[in-house]
Amino acid sequence: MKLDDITISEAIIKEFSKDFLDYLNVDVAIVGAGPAGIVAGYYLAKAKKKVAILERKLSIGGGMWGGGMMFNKIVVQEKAKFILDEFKINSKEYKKGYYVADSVETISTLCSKATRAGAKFFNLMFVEDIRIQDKKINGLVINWSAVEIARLHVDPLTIGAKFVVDASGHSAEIASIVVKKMGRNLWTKTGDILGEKPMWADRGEADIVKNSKEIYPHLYVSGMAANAVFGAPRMGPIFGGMLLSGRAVAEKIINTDDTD
Ligand code: 48F
Repeated sequence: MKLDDITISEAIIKEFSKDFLDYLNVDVAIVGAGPAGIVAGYYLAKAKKKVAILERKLSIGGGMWGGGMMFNKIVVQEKAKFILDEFKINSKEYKKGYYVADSVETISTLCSKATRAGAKFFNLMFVEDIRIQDKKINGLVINWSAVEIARLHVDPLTIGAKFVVDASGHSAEIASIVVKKMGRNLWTKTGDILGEKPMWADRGEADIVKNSKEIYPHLYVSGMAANAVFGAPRMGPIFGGMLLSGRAVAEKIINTDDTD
């Protein structure tokens, strides 16, 4: 059989467009495909929610690939080890309570399992704005990352979502847009983003799970963004908190959505 270049192009354009149209309205739109966003997407998809994960970069995985300072290993504490096991990610107990895993194996496995559970990744797209109607967030304004990088003046498109998760990492980009456009009305002490605090792994890891929650009607925050919003410490290359945070936020959305 001779291969036809045009058939290859047609297959890509038609199949991508079909997916894109299919995901114009979702149950949950997750901003950021770092470890927290991917894990949230996995559990939501497993619970049969329609999930789109939007990622600005070409690669999925956020800050996990490089482990700590490009030593591509990650540490996961006892409390979160069950998530590594659930995903069947290999790990080794380095010292009592400290498990070490390969960052590349971890990210690729999280990504594969989330995809197979039904979460849909859209990479090379960034979220530039939110949609708010009836006093709650119900969608996102998106554009190609290439448009952002080239600073082209190109209008974006909009997708609808019953719930949005800000899993954008240290910059907490969606929470920042809410403050900028809707004033200091986040569900924090001041209504503003309280700002990430310096390194303290033990505290940061404990705080991140309780900070993973709704911060504005139908907007949830997960991962490092949660600690940035609630003024909690960073924690460096220990990733148990990111995994637990993604799971916690998924559970909260599943429970809320099922009672709607
Ligand atoms: O930064 P990131 O990995 O966030 P995370 O899941 O995990 C944090 C850890 O990697 C590490 C840490 C562990 O102790 O502190 O930093 O909380 O992934 C966030 C992803 O969101 C994307 C960004 O490119 C990254 O891959 N992102 C950020 N803003 C946007 C976005 C946006 N506006 N639109 C689309 N993607």
